[in-house]
Amino acid sequence: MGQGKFITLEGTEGVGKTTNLELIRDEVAGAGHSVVTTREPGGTPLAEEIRELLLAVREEPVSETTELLLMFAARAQHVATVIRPALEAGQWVVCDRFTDATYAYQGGGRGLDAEVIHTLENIVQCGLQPDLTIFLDVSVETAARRIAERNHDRFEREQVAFFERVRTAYLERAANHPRIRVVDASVELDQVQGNLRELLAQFLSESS
Ligand code: Z5A
Repeated sequence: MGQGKFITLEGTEGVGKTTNLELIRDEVAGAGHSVVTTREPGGTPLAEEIRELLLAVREEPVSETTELLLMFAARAQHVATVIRPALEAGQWVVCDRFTDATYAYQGGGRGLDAEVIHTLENIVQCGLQPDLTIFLDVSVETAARRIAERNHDRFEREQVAFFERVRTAYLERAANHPRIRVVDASVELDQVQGNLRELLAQFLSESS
């Protein structure tokens, strides 16, 4: 059996990743593939515990380096015990966020050095990269309106300027990495999902 494909979903907060993950899973499964859906930070019991540490609102300030290392600690566990075994077994993996989020949030948002992120990426992933990344793009104001009613976690409490830097970092990465496809997620959900189906149909036919 051949290696499965690795699809990741990215965006700033509240762009509709969770809403659209199911559609992506159904399209891939409908083409006859066995699919694993997962998320970062998280995706294994240990990595989910690290997620709780990362998202908790706390009085103690979290150093940017601590945040970065915790992201990669969770990822190391997730890659080793979920993502790589599934891909090697021929399953397709659809993951809500992956390392592009680290370049966008810890790199763009927090201002950490991309070279440091790249070094950790090499250690943890040993060359593993998504085959397709879908970046759902919405203005920071629209996304914030969509999640206004929720209790906000430690990241969601950041200021607009932080999310603008994150979005810019994503768009710059998309311009430099052809695997990252930008989808306008500011339009009606039906339209977003129509565009996602089209994109996935093309990817599935290229992958068969
Ligand atoms: N993080 C990081 O810093 N570094 C890393 O390396 C990684 C992550 C991997 C948790 O991620 C935090 O971790 C994240 C970045 C950081 N923090 N932030 N911000 P997360 O993915 O769990 O958190 P999130 O981005 O906040 O996800 P979310 O809140 O679940 O948002 P979403 O999944 O993108 O949106 P949604 O829940 O699907 O949709 C939001 C609402 O909009 C909902 O009511 C929908 O019904 C509605 N919606 C969706 N689409 C539409 C359209 N088209 N029109 C109108 N309304 C819509």
